[in-house]
Amino acid sequence: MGQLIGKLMSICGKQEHRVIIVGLDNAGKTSIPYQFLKNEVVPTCPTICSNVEKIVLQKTHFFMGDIGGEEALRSAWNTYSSSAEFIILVIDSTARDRLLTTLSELCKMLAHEALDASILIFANKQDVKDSMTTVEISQFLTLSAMKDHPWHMSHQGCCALTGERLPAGLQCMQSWATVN
Ligand SMILES: Nc1nc2c(ncn2[C@@H]2O[C@H](COP(=O)(O)OP(=O)(O)OP(=O)(O)O)[C@@H](O)[C@H]2O)c(=O)[nH]1
Ligand SMILES: [Mg+2]
Repeated sequence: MGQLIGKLMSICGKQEHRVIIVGLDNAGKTSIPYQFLKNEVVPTCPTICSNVEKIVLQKTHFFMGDIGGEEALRSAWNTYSSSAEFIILVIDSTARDRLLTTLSELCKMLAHEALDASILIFANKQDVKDSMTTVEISQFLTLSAMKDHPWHMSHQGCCALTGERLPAGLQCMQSWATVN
């Protein structure tokens, strides 16, 4: 459904795409769109509902909705992700003990029939010493078994504080948007 809406919009000359940003609380979800918009660190506080920002890359407009990651808010992932063309899953690479929870939430989301989105995974907080590598994260989440949705995770991960390697993720979404 999400991709169909995207196609209809592009036929009408509009390159507008709905993106939903999910991930556990404190992963860095809110920091990422602010980096895209302002190229700087913006102080954040836990998101209690959702924020929407418009990010423009050349002629492609991404409407990015970021949902708070607290446990009580995670049920909203399915509601929002079923109408999204792209999902950005943000992982706190320092939170080894929370990776199982991320896996469980990811599985719930993937099991949802209405999900028709490509998935971009940001292994965030790579600036922190001893953070998990992208290989560890990818293996734990069994990403290679995710066959029903196009997905991408940069091998180097990213840092929302400096913006490092975030543009490559945005370009990946733009290439998906162009293909679709
Ligand atoms: N060291 C480091 N800290 C980061 C990075 N990205 C975000 N943070 C910090 O992590 C904390 C949480 O960031 P948020 O963007 O608010 O996290 P969130 O995922 O939106 O959290 P919720 O809204 O509670 O779900 C903030 O103090 C950020 O400054 C990063 O790449 N490296
Ligand atoms: Mg937030």
